[in-house]
Amino acid sequence: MQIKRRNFIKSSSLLAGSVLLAGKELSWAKSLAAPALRVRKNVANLSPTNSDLSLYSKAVQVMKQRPASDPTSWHYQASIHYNFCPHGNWFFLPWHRAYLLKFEEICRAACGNPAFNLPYWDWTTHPTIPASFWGNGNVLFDNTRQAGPTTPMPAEFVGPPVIATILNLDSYEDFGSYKAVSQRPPSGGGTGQLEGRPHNNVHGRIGGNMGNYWSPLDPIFWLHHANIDRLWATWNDRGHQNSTDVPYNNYVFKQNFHNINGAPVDIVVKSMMNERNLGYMYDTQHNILNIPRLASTFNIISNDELVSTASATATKQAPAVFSLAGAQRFSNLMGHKINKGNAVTFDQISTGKKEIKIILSDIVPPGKEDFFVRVFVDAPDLTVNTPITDPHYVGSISFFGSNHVMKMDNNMEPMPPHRLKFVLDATRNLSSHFSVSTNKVSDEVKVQLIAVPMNENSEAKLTTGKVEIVIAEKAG
Ligand SMILES: [Cu+2]
Repeated sequence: MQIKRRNFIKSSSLLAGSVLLAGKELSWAKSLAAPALRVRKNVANLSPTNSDLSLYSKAVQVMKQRPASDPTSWHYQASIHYNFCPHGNWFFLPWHRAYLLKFEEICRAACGNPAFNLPYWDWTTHPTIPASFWGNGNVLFDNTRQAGPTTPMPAEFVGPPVIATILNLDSYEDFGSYKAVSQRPPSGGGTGQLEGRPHNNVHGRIGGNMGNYWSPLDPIFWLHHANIDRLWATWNDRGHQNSTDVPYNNYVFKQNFHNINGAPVDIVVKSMMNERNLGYMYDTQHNILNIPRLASTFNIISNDELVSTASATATKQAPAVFSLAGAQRFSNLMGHKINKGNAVTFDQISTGKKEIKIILSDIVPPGKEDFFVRVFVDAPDLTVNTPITDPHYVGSISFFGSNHVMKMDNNMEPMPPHRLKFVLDATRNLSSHFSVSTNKVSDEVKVQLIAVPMNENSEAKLTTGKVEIVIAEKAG
């Protein structure tokens, strides 16, 4: 190979040769300056012996033997999540990144091998919990799980088209959950796509400890969150920008985490924004980059008229139905408010110039989370069995920890669970529904929610107070 390269340079022009050499020198200089990045690996490729997987097992065993009062113990590490974890707001991603980093350091010390890196579980390519996490007496097993060794995480939440859609979101908030002033409610916010779809559903689908705020007691938790973190890193690699909001970036997670000696540490949000600056990356971070990138930012430009604030309850027997303002007004709205004197048609939406989003908000957190909700528009005879291949299907939402009663210490009155908000993309559904070219218009848009139980006994009941259809336009 060396000789071929040399021949190539000789037979090329002098200029081409020197460019090649300069490029090589640059990359050498770079690798000398920066220490090698640690690589978090796909658990599916790890052997049960002599790998990060066996080191993890060793670390879990050691940590489980430590007294619960020791901040580096298994139980204490889980209690950090119970006491501080942010959900349904934009502190979700950086908080969990910091949580994994400090945990990973404690694992390195516990297993006695500084080369250890936390593996991740890619539920998109391997939808069942890895075989190495099963079996009585196995420290990686959690006997509270409701999912079994062959229960797949549903494609509806973790399948390639869902992940592709999420990786193509441009807004940091759509991707990583919405703006809030503090990590725990009442703080504003709302659940974005990555958190609300794969993240929440994997928690709920596994159930048991994984289904509540003590989820880190199940050793699969850490690999689940490493995959969430990997998708964030991938989203950045695809050119999407994290929020530059100053109060957000300067927000400090005060003494939420501990170092390997058990001492509490502060971590500022802005230090969590780039995984390579933190010294690590993922082995397949680049392998999922070939999903075509859809361009640019979307700004919501109008949601006039298309709001329903009537409250409705979705159950497994009957959908919640929200009737929104007529299509004619919708059509006028687009011509009038979006682009005066130069009417925008739905054909333009279908070619990707605009997006239609459905925002579900003022959702009462469900008491039990053993169900999820499918969202449709104008589906005739909608039932719990209507498949997601139905053309009226918009998307699915799932809940995790949403009914967690906030109580930072025993002297505090518990705060009630906050109302939830989800954003779904309905461009495909509504652009064809309203096609100007075929003249198919109806008088109103019905947004329908149907509750889908995960098991027979589920009550599956969700009350939503507000539904909006908004038009979002690409900026720039
Ligand atoms: Cu989680």
